[in-house]
Amino acid sequence: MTPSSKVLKTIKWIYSPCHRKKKILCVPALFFILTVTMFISLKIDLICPFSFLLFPEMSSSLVPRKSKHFDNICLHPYEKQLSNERIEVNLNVNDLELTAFTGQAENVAIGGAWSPTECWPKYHVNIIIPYRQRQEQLRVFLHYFHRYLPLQQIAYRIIVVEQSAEKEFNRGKLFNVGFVESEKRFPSDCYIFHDVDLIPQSLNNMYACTGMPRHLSSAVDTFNYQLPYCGILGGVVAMRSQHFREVNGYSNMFYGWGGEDDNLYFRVSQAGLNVIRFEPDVAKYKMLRHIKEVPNPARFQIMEMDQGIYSAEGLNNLNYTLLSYELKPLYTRIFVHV
Ligand code: NGS
Repeated sequence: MTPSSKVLKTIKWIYSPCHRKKKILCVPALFFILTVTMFISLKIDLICPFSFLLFPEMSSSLVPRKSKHFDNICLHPYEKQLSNERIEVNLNVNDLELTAFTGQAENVAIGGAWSPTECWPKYHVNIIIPYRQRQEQLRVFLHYFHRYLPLQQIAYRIIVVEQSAEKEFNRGKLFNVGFVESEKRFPSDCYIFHDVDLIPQSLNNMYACTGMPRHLSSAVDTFNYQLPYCGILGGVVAMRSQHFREVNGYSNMFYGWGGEDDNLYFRVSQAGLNVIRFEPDVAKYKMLRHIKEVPNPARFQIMEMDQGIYSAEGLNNLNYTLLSYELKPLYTRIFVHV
């Protein structure tokens, strides 16, 4: 049988259910073929079927900061020319190593801010990290990020918001505090809300804001580099400050583990915004090891309650006591009672 007659035979076989006698099978068979073709060609995945609509081109979706600068703008190597380069992660950075590194982290200003000196950076971002008693992870994080971010030629500042010992950890509220305090002291059009235990593995994952809120850490190693569910918005999220205000920030009510990130997804959808994600190969993260926190048993009730009151609960009713504000060599520290 020649190759062309083979193809003809296959086409005949595909359309065979449409033969007069088997007409009843025609519609489902064609529907099946169409669905399979769509899944393959549009890369539709089963967990998040409509995500293909929200997979933007990285270079066209990033939003540069407002400026009158037109010349000598920094080139952003990973927007157009994708890289396969890796930075090795040193998983056991000790205090001595970090102190030595502080001397080498070129141009990192006190408070953990960095900006390219040779050109004007198109993107500026404040990175907020909620924190308590994860010293080993913070060392690894700082050691890695002050090498990773300068390669993207962006201007950034790392802000660690540490919660005092009294109450259960409140991740959402610490993000809100980080946002409010940063806006007072060093405002930015773009914020990245970042867990301390997540390390990006691809240099192509630009630390800048997109037109819509972006879930940066959508492919984490502990989830086999797959999205566990469509509405997940934990780990690392980039949002324009105007959008963060529009959604009224995070809820302040989630003390203990779980729920505040799912609630943020709800807030984003209610504001008519979409969550976008880059390709899994770009959005790869490594999670640093830690003991799993005990989930807050009341989180589902809080989620339900907050859905009725979210516009009056968040950034606009935030209260906290600022215990100290410090410019450390590699980060800005905000110590707070919430
Ligand atoms: C969900 C939690 C989220 C959490 C996500 C992933 O079940 O807060 O797991 O967690 N939602 C609720 O509990 C309602 S992870 O495995 O990354 O620690 O972010």
